[in-house]
Amino acid sequence: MFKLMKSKKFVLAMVFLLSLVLIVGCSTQTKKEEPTQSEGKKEEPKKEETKKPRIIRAGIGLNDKHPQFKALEEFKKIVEEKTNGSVKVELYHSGQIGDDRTMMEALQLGTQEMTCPATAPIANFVKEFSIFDFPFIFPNEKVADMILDGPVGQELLDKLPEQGIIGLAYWENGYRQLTNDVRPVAKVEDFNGLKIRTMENQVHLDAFRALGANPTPMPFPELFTAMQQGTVDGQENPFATIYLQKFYEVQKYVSDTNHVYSPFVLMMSKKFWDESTPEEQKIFKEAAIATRDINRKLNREANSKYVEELEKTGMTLTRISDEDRAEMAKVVAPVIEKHKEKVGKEFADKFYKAIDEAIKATSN
Ligand code: TK8
Repeated sequence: MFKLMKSKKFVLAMVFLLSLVLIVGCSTQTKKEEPTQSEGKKEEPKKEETKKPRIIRAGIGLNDKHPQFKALEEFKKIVEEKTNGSVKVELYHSGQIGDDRTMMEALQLGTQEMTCPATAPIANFVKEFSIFDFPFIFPNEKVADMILDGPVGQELLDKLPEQGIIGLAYWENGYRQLTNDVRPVAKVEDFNGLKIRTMENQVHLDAFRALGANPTPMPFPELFTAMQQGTVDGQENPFATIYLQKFYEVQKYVSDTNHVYSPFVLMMSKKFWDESTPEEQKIFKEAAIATRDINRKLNREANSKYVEELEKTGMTLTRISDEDRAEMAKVVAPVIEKHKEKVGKEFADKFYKAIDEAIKATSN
C-alpha cells in the first residue's frame, strides 16, 4: 500500500511538473509568436503618403539653343520653386513631341500640357490670329509689344479657351527674313518661281503667291530636310532661327525682308488649367509674364547678333532698300484687304487703330 501511495504521489508530482512545463512553454511560445523587434517583419508604420507631383509636358519646335527654350527653362525653374515641387515641368525641344499644330491639338485633348507656337498656325483654330501675319503691319518691336500686351492682344487670347487652350502670354519669334538657295533676293521680281516653305497659314500662302513665288505650307520640323533635299528652295524665319537651326548649311542667300513680325503664344491646356488651384494658376500666369520679358530680351539680342554671324558662315546677305520694301508692301496690299474681310472688318479696323495709337505713343 505504501508503495502504491508513493507511486501515486510520484505520478501526481510528474503530472504537476509536466503541466508546469507545458504552461511555461506555451507562454514563452506565445511570446515567441510575437516577433521581437529584431526578428521577423514588422509592419512599417504607414508613412504619410507623399503626393506625386503634377507634370507639365512643355514642347516646342525650335532647338535647345534658341532663346525660346532658354525662357522655357526659366519658366520651369519659377514654377517648380513656387509650387515647392508639387508641379514639375518637363521640357521637349526640336519637335520631339510634335509640331506647332499637332501640339496644340494635344493641348485640346489634354494629352500634353503646354506649348509655344507661332501665331500663324493658331489662325487655323482662331481665324483672327492671322492678323499678325499681315505683312509689314508692325513698324517696330515697341509698337508690337504695346499691341500684344494691350487690350486688343488680350482680346485675341480670350478667344482661345473655347478651343480648349489658355493663352498665358505673348513671347517673341521676331521679324521674319527670307532665305533661299537659288539667287539673291533684293526686288519683287527676284521672288519669281521660288519654291518657298511657309507656315500653315493662308495669309502667308497668298502673300508669297502675290510676290510671284510658289509657296508650300509645311510643319517646322520637316523644313531642314526639305531644304537639304531641294523639295523647297527657301523659307522665312527670324535671323536667330536661321542661325541656331543651322539653315546656313543648306541656304546660300538671306535678305532682310522684315516682312512679318511673328509673335509666339505661351499656352496651356485648358483641361490642366481647370484642374489647377487658383494659387497654381496665379503662379503659371506670373511665371509666363516674367519669362515673356526674359524671352524678348534674349530674342532681340540674338536676332541682332546672328545677322552678322550668318555672313561669317558664308551666306550672302542682301539688304532690302526702303523703295524695294515699299514695292513689296504694295504688291501684297490686296492680300491684306482680302484677309481683313476674313478676320472681320470691325476687328481689323480696331487692330489698325490700336497700332496707330501705339505709333503715336512710342514716337514721342
Ligand atoms: C517652331 C515654329 C517656328 C516658326 C515656323 O515651332 O514654323 O517657321 O517660325 O518658330 O513656331
